[in-house]
Amino acid sequence: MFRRAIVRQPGENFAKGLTTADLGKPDLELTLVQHGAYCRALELCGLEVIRLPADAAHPDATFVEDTAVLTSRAAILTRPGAALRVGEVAGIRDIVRRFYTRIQQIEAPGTLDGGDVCQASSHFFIGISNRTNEEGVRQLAAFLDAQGYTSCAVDIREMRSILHLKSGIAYLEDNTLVVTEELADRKQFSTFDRIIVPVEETYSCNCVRVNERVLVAAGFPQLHGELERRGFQPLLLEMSEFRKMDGGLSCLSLRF
Ligand code: CIR
Repeated sequence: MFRRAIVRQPGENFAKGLTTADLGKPDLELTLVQHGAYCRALELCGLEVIRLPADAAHPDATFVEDTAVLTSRAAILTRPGAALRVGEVAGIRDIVRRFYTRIQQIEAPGTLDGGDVCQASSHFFIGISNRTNEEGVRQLAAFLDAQGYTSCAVDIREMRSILHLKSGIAYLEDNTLVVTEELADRKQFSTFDRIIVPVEETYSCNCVRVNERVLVAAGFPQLHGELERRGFQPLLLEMSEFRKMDGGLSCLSLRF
C-alpha cells in the first residue's frame, strides 16, 4: 500500500526540457490541467499528495520519479544520466529527508534515472539505458541488497522505442507484469503472468498500480480492455502534453 506521493508542478519552462518525441510543443495550460487531474487521481487512490513548486532552473523537474528510488526501507537519491537534470536531486533530497532517516546516494561515475527502476515485490528490475549506466546499476543493486531486496539488470540500450525501462514494463502486483511486445521474451520476465502490449500501444505500458486502481494513459483500448478483463480497475488519465516531452505516467510522482 502506498500512503503518499511527491509531485512537482510543471513550470513555465516545461517546453524547454529534453525530448526526442516529434509530437510538437506542449501547451502549458493543458499541461497544468493534466497534472491537476493526475494529482486528483492519486488522491482518489487514497494518497496524501505532497506538492512541490515548479523548479525554474530545471524544465524536466516535474518528472520527479527520475530523482529517487523510494522503498519501504530507505531512500536512494539518484544521479540522473542527463547533465541538465542532475541539479533536480537537491530539491528532492530536502523533501525526502522529512520521511526517511536512511538515505543513500548514487555517486559518480554512476548514473541512474528512477524511470529505469521497476519494483516487483521484493525484486527490482534495473534498466541499463542511455541514462542509467552499469556503475549506477551496480551501486543501486548493492544498496538494495543491503536492504534485503534482490535485483537484476535489463539492458535496453539498443531499443529506440523507450527512454527508460519503465517506459516498457510495469508491475501490477499479483505476479502480473505489463510488458511491451518488444521486451516480452526477455528471460528475466519469464516467471511472470505477462500482459503483452502491442507495439502501437507501447506508451501505455508505463502504467502504475496505486492501491486498488491502475493509473493508465487514456487512448489505449487494447491495454484498457485487458486490464478490465483481468479484474484490475484502470483509471484513465490524459497524458498528451507529458508524452510530447518523453514523459510517462509513473515519472510524474514518487510514491511511497
Ligand atoms: C527527460 O528526457 O529526462 C524528460 N523529458 C522525460 C523524463 C521521463 N521520465 C520517465 O519516464 N521516468
